[in-house]
Amino acid sequence: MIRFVCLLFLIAPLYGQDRMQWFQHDKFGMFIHWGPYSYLAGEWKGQQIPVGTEAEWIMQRFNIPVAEYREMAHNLNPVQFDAKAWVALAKATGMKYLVITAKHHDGFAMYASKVSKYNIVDWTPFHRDPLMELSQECKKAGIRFCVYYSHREDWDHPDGFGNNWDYPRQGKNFDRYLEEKSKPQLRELLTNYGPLGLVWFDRGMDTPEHTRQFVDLVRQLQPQCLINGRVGSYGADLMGDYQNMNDNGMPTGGLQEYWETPQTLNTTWGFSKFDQQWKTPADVIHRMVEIVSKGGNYLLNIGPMADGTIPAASVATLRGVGEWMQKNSESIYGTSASPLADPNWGRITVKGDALFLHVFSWPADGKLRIAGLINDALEAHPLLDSANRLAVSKSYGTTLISLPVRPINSPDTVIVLRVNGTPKAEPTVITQGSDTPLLLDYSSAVTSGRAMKRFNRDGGFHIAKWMGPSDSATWQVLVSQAGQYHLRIRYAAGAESKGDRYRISVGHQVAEGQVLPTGDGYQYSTVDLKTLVLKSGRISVTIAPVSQLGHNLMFLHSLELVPDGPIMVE
Ligand code: FHN
Repeated sequence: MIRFVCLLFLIAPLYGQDRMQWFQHDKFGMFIHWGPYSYLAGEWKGQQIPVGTEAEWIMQRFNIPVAEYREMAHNLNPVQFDAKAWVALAKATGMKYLVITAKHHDGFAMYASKVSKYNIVDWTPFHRDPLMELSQECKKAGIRFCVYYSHREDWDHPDGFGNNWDYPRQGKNFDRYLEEKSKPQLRELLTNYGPLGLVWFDRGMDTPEHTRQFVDLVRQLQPQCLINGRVGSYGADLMGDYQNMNDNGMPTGGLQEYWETPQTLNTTWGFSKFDQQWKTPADVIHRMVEIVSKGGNYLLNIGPMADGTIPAASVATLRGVGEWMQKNSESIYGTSASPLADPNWGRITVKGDALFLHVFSWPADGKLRIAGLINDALEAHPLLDSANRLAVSKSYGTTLISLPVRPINSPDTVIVLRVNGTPKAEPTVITQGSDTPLLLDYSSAVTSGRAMKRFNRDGGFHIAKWMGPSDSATWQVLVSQAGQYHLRIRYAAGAESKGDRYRISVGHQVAEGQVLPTGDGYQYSTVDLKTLVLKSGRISVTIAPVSQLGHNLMFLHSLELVPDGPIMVE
């Protein structure tokens, strides 16, 4: 028995990794927001949802009474819905997974639910189950079928979260909603639609206890199914398998965890007849490459109309993306983040010993410059013209490639650069402006041991998961002027970290501090630690816990070296 438990303990993390493999490889998914709000299309009794805001929130924005919204929902009749065509569009665009709203915040189920008659099969003249049809078509097409489920927010159920215009907040029994509707519906989705790639929860639970119930249900019924980070509270540690950036969020890079960013094609998730602010294929391709170059996944939304038609502008954009993907997807699937700083001509993705150089703007002098690459270049060619070997040279640490006269595949020509071994970058050196402190944050840190650069789930980033002296973060800093500097630390910490000691070495000098809890969530506060006298020149700065801890030391936002007086930068 003990052996068995030990074995489980050993393989558990591996199992989690294994579960993530497809997600890490596939990179690009289709998000679909579709429900009774699509019928309203951004308008209720002459009032309009302004362009730039979310049309699927119409029930809440205009406080539509449940009885009236329910009446309206009888009109949903998507006679043009064609699961095969939707899945074919996702596939032709290069998308590898599809996530559809099984139930959004309005509480209406877009599938055959026995839990509540308020679903597309029982409540509308359509009487078909679109999720069943989509799951079957996805299976045939090799696309992973996934569901979005609004587990906390439900404006239809008297005890659900969010509807305080029909159901006053006082007197709600949230657990009753969870037991009567949310968990039973999730159980249906996990039971009736074959293996799900992932469940995409939204507007997470407020407590870890409630979050745990949803995580456990998914693990129990489909252990391989992924859970997105929004299953839990935004201000608390991750309880799902991966992080979601904020809606339409574009992170600055450097994260050491799995993540995905959900983004819109215009400015709303659900269909709005008013919103014509469509992204072009070039916008989408550049965003995708940007996200993938930083190690993330791109979940791109479409908002079909109530009759099941996908807006023509969305189809046109996706077709444009698909044309590019058909030729260039090798530079997207299975790649990982670039270790190099963002170049001004485009972005870089990496696979094995290959760098894919995505050239968005063609250099006027025909020379592509790659700064900070340690490896030696072996050869370079356009992805679409492998016989065309391009001249490569290196000068003062910058790798130079002579490009063909003009781009081969606008809006992103990919050049393959093979190097000796896994691409590695020179460490970033933090330099100093005339009146700014030296800021040492996650973006330029090199972590070791268990210390990780993470999204803080509130829109910011920090370093966490350090539990012992070998879990550290290090920065390279160029001090321009000798003098006195105040060392400051900015972090958030929970009660369990109270009194934990950390050590910071700044060149040969050492400062120590003790963690003071900062309250719930990620409320960073700044502490002045010590005044140091620094010589000019390059130094390294390292922070780590002093001893072994049974928990995370802190959520480190940054260290600062603040000059005592003005600096003369040469
Ligand atoms: O409130 C929702 C919104 O309607 C939409 O579903 C997005 C998609 O990421 N999520 C929520 C807001 O973050």
